[in-house]
Amino acid sequence: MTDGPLLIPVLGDQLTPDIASLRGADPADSVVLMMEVADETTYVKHHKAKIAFILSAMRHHAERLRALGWTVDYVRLDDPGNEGSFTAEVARAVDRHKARAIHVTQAGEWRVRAMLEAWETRLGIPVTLHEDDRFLCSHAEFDTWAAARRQLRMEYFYRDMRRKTGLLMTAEGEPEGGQWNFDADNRKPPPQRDLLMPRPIRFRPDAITQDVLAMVADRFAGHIGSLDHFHFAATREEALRQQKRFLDEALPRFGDYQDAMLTDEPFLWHSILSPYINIGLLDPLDLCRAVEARYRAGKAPLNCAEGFIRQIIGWREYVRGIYWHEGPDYGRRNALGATRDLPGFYWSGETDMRCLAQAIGQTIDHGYAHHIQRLMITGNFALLAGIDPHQVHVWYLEVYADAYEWVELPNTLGMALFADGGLLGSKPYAAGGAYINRMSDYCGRCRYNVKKRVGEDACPFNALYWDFLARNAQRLARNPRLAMPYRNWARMDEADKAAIRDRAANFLDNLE
Ligand code: FAD
Ligand code: DLZ
Ligand code: SF4
Repeated sequence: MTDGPLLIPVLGDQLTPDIASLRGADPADSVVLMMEVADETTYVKHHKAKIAFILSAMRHHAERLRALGWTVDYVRLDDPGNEGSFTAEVARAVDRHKARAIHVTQAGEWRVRAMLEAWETRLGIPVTLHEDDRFLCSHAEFDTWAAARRQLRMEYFYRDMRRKTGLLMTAEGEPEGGQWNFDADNRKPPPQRDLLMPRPIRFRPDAITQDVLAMVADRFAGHIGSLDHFHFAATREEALRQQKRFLDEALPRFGDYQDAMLTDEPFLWHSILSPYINIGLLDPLDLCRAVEARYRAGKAPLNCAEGFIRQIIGWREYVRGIYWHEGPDYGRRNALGATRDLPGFYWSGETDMRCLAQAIGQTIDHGYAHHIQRLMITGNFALLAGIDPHQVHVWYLEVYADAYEWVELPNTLGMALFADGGLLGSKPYAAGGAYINRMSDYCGRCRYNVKKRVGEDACPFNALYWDFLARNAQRLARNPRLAMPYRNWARMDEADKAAIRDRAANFLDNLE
């Protein structure tokens, strides 16, 4: 063993100064290693803005760690000698610094976890893996929770997280307002266009970000997405400013319009905080406490505060639990046997279905779409059309600035595509045009007629919806939550059914 320093690799989504591997380490006896590596930028072809955001945040984080007294060895993507992978760069750094041992926080996905776990054998020095404790629920706790249940449901997990954190609980241990969940109040259709609608802060790129933007434009020209609208925060201070903007301006109506969609309004009352939470610039529990404080101060209604807190301590923790609990093969599930290729318009936004053109167009522009667009527009279409879940998963992982496999995969494969056969959610989120028409203003200006099921001008979502149910009847007809639509399908006369299925087949045959 050498008497060199401890080497502490900090990965791109570990930008938290007191992350487990740094906590307790001695800055005088450690070297922090941060690596921009080609493999991570291309294992899927991430959106240009996603790459720029992550690399810029990494470069700013290195500065922050240096200011805190750490020695940071930072390898840039275009440094000569950069070998392009975490393992090769860690090996070079071990040599460079004659490191005696490695401490690293466990990676956020199976692919990278396998790399970290091979380092000790490969590099011949001791490697300590620290559990990533920036989450409320540890792997062991989730496994224990899951083992005690026949069926996993987010709602019960969420209640346990409320009890555990005390968020929105009364002194008597009851949920605030006498109810755990105010979702029924959170499905308002979109309001009239509102000049006071909040806007996320557009952060002006500083010199570090400008360098990164130029490099990304040059090196990743073939990746999806535009850099023209780049607006992301690059530091914790900036991310905190966006958090405050959300708390002040959007939270009071977050719940009401959580599911609404408006033409050319990508952000509405959403927080646009997921990129910062997932990368480590914001702390999820601090954020939830700040939301609760707004409620207690009378500045946000309960349905908004509860709805927001549920997304973070409920959904976010729950999908992470499922990802690790189900193991590395989860991504290969395809319970509905869907095999169709992802249509080309997912990459260009060029389709005459206005809802899809809007959701995909803003994704290309901003690397962002809100939850209902991801679930009920792009996700719903892929579900109804029977698109191969793996291709859909790769698309979501590439195009969103907040996408990491632990959170993206269960949302895509489980929630949107039902490809895990009902493990994550109790029924497929399948819907026809009527739902989209109720929750958006897209249909009015669409070339298709949302009220029609058949005919060349009929909204494709309608025929696809019924065709989806008919096609999957063997697998889904016994699901009690689908009893009503299956009854309605059974009641339709045979000629109508045949016409609907013809329209769907025709449409799918002509999908490029
Ligand atoms: P808000 O609407 O303001 O919600 C607040 C926060 O709650 C979010 O910032 C996020 O941290 C959390 N949250 C809300 N819903 C979920 C959820 N279902 N799962 C996990 N966290 C949630 N979220 C990601 O962070 N990364 C992804 O890669 C991702 N992929 C998705 C793919 C599909 C098919 C679907 C249906 C959802 C996906 N989500 C993903 C969840 C959700 O759409 C985003 O978290 C949300 O749109 C981020 O925008 P926001 O910060 O404005 O969220
Ligand atoms: C997503 C990403 C990208 C695009 N680039 C890098 C990088 O160059 N260096 C790095 O440390 N991390 C990057 N990341 C994030 C990693 O892929 C992320 O840390 C892993 O997904 C962890 O599981
Ligand atoms: Fe989408 Fe159909 Fe509405 Fe057009 S009519 S916007 S395709 S739901």
